[in-house]
Amino acid sequence: MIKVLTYGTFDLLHHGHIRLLERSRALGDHLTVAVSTDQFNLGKGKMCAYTYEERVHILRAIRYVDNVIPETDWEQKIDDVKNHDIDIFVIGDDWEGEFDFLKDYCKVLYLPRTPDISTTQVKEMLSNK
Ligand code: C2G
Repeated sequence: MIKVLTYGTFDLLHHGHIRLLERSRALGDHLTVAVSTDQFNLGKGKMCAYTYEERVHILRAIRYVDNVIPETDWEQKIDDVKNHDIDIFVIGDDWEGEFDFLKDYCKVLYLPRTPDISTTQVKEMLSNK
């Protein structure tokens, strides 16, 4: 069984997120998503529209997602890869190179982001209505 792992906030879920999850899942047989907690997001300078619990609930409903775990700090990735027997770490290429240290533990892939969509754009679109 090829196990895949990715991380993210996934606030105001949009098709860019779904395409990332779809492509990630297609790399193997099982996809774990580590969802940034509200506390961790503060560190990323992100104020989410949806709470951590709501974002977890939404992700669990997605056919491409097999497991959801919390992302609470930047230092957990190596342990997550080991503890969940991960074969492939994947994330959007806005993070290109940032997680190459994981190559000692698993395959590392950066997938092209979906153009012209982001949570920030969705928020701006809604606030301009
Ligand atoms: N994404 C994408 N295309 C977009 C928007 C997002 O492919 N138009 C991808 C991102 O590259 C990321 C995932 O969707 O792989 C989730 O995006 P965010 O919720 O913005 O996650 P981020 O804040 O990048 O968190 O430790 C890593 C961080 O937690 C990643």
